[in-house]
Amino acid sequence: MKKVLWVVLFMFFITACQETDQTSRTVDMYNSSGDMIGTVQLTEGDGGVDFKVELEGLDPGYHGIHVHEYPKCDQPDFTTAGSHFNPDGNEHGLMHPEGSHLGDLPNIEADPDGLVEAELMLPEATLMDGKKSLLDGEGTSLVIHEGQDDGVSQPGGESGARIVCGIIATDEKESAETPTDPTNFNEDQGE
Ligand SMILES: [Cu+2]
Ligand SMILES: [Zn+2]
Repeated sequence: MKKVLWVVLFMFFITACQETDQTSRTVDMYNSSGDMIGTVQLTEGDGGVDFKVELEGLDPGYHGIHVHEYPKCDQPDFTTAGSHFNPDGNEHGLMHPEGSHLGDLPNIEADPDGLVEAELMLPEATLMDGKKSLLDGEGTSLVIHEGQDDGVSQPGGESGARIVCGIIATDEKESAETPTDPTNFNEDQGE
C-alpha cells in the first residue's frame, strides 16, 4: 500500500518539475557574428546560482562577464541586453564599497587556445521567484566583454565591447534558440 503512495507522489513530483523547471537552465552563447561558441549551465545552488561556463574562440586573457537586465541579444553589439541586472540599485563592481550589481560575476580567463572552462557563482541570485530571480519577468541575459572588468569603474568596469551574449529565458525553450540571423553582416568584424 505504502509503496503505491510513494510512486504516486513521485510521479506527481516529476510532472510538477517538468511543467516549470526553475532550478536549471542551459544558456547557448553566441558571438557577434551569430556563431554559437559554447554554453553556460545555470543551476540553483545553496544561497545562489552556480554557473558552469564552457566556451571556445575567445581572445586569450580575462573577460568581464555579467548578467544583464533584458533577455535580448541582438547582434552585433548586444545593446538590447540593457544594463547590468541590478534589482537593489547598487553601484557596479565586486570590489566597489557600495557594490555590487546582483549580476556582477568575477572575470573569466580564456587560455592561449581561447578556451574557457570555469565555475562561477552569483551569491543571493536565484532561479526561483522573486526580484532577485534571473528568471524574473521574461528573464535576463548573460554578456561577455572584450576586456577585463576592473571591479570598480562605473557603470560596467570598463570591460569594453560586448562580444558574446546568451539569453536566460523564463521560457526554457528560448534559452537554447538561435537568435535572428544578422542580415548581410560583415564577416571580418569579429573584434
Ligand atoms: Cu556586461
Ligand atoms: Zn555591474
